[in-house]
Order: sequence, then structure tokens, then C-alpha cells
Amino acid sequence: MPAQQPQFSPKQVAIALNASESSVKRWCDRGAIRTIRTVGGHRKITLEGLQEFLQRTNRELDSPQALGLPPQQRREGLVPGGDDPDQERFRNALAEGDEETCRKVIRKRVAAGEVRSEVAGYLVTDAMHGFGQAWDCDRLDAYQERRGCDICIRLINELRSDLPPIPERAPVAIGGTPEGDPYQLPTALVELSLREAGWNAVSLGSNLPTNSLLQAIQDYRPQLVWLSVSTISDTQVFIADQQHLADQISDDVSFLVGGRALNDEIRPQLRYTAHCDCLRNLVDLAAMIRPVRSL
Ligand code: B12
Repeated sequence: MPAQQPQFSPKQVAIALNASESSVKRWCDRGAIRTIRTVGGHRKITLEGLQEFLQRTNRELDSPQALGLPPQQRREGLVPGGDDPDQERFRNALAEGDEETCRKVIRKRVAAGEVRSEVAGYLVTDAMHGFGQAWDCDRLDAYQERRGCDICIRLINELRSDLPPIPERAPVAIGGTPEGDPYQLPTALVELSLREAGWNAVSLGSNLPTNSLLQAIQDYRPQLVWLSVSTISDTQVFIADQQHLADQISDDVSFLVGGRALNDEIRPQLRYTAHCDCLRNLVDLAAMIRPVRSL
């Protein structure tokens, strides 16, 4: 008689995967995890069925010990990036379109007391930079990148909705990405960071014509305007547009710029109040601006 394979309950597998029991049951019922039923109708997962699932979905067990299995050697995931296991889990789940796992990683860190925008910035930036590299060497398909962006936007929006209502007298900040720049995530992260720092921050989105941004400045009367620049198609046109924008923004409005495309060659040709490399930088700066402007 062949030796019987170890069998696990969905609960045990959920603990080992750091997933919810209901997700594991759903995967069982959809056939994603090969499942057998006991005489009493309970789901049981064999070691072989579990291994098949892990291989097919490029997952690893977080706690193999929970199933009495030896700790695993870390294997390189689909997407390269930081060493922090949360970053690794987030970016690999994002590549698989596993929104729930991404949400869990974020929630875990927020529940541990971390600042929402910092958690989002930390995980999303690492993941998307990894996506760029993975895409470069054909390890990711375009649809995975697009889906990843959509998931991140939803997660950032959820974090924003979780924030307390904006106080009535909060200073106003608006911003977005310039015309020709389709990148949505950085400006959404800037908005979240400023909101969390007590600003009434509104991202106007991506690919924003300069004249429309100027109109928004008239309508909102902000104390701060941000511009996130990830790509520039025509440097001369961009610089001319930005000069026009800077000319129109009054001196009592802070104009903060940031983004991957603002390199050492472009920056000296622009006029702005401050350039920020990262979101932390922005929040610190915004805190310095705020008391003066909100009097
Ligand atoms: C997603 C993505 C896209 C998507 C964007 C979709 C969307 N809805 O946003 C789409 C499909 C549009 C796209 C298109 C292209 N892309 Co693309 N894309 C990416 C990818 C994978 C992620 C971008 C992202 O969201 N990053 C996450 C954000 C949060 O990180 P971040 O931009 O670094 O921003 C941080 C800081 O810069 C800073 N910051 C940014 N703005 C601001 C503003 C302020 C005020 C402050 C304080 C801070 C700040 O804070 C952020 C948070 O930490 C990058 C890879 C990468 N390295 O980022 C490639 C990447 C940028 N793309 C690249 C390329 C080549 C292209 C295309 C040319 C591809 C093609 N052949 O068509 C086109 C060009 C589009 C164009 N018009 O220019 C290259 C660029 C290479 C280069 N030399 O510049 C990259 C680097 C990928 C790669 N490795 O080759 N892309």
C-alpha cells in the first residue's frame, strides 16, 4: 500500500500562506488548489496539490512550519526589488494580480502604526520599479503592468478614504502631471502624503494641459502646487511651458516639483520653490510651509 500523503485543512494552509481561510476555500472550490473531500464533506489539501498550486501561481509558503514542513530556501520572485519580505510579497502578489494579498500587506503595516502614505510609497515604488526591470527583460507582460497600476491606484484610494475628514480650514494643495505625462501613481501618492499631513490636497490627475492647471489655480486658490514629472517628450516645449506656469503662479504660492524626469540637466532650466526627491522630503517641506500660509 502506498504511504499516505500528508493532508492539510484550508485553515492550516491559510496560516502557512499568510492568506485568509476563506481565500483558500475559494481557491479549493474553484479548482485552483486540487482538493479532496473527507467522508464528512470537509476539504483536505494534499502536499502534492499544494505544491502544484504554489508552482503555478509563483507563490511561496510564508510559514512552512505551520504544516510541519522544513523552512524554505528563499527563491527569487518574478519581480526584482527590495529585500524586505513585505516588499517581496507585495510586488509578487501585484504581478499576479492578487489584490487581496497586496491589501493585506498594506493593512498589516498600517495596523502596526506606520504612516499610510509612507507604507504606500514604500511598497508601490519598490514594486513598480521592479515591474520596470521585469518588463525590460520580458519577465512581465504589458497587461500585468497595467493591472498592477490599476490595483495600486485602488489601494491608494482606499488609504485616502480611510483618512479622517479634511478640516475646513486646511490649506489647499493641487497638482498633477504635465501634458504628455501619463504616469498616475506618483501624483496619487503625493496627494495621499499631503492629505495625511493635514492638507486639503487634490490631485488633478495626469496629462494635464498647462492652461488647465492655471485655470485650476484660479479656481482652487491653493497655497501649494505640485508637479510630478516622470517623462518629457520634448524638452524645449516642456521648459517653455513650465516658464509660463511659473510666471503665472503668484509669489505666495509654493511650487513644488519632483519626479524621475527632473534630472540635473532639466532642473536648472526651471523655476520652482523646491524640488523634492521623495515623499518624505515633500511632507517635511509642506509642514514648513503650512503654518505660515494657514494663519
Ligand atoms: C507603469 C509604467 C508605465 C505606464 C504608466 C501607467 C499609469 N497608469 O501610470 C505606461 C503604460 C503609461 C508607461 C508607458 C511607457 N513607459 Co513606462 N513605466 C512604468 C513603470 C513600470 C512604473 C512607473 C511608476 O508608476 N512608478 C512608481 C512611482 C511611484 O515611482 P516614481 O515614478 O519613481 O515616483 C517616485 C519618485 O520619483 C517621487 N516623485 C515622483 N513625482 C513626484 C512629485 C513630487 C512633488 C514629489 C515630492 C516626489 C515625486 O515619488 C515617487 C514615490 O516614491 C516604470 C518603471 C519605473 N522605474 O518606475 C516604467 C518606465 C518609467 N517606462 C519606461 C518606458 C520606456 C515607457 C514607454 C516609452 C514604453 C513604450 N515603449 O511605449 C512608454 C512611454 C510613455 C510616455 N508617454 O512617456 C521606462 C523609462 C526609461 C527611461 N529611460 O526613462 C521605465 C523606467 C521602464 C524601464 N525600465 O524601461 N509606463
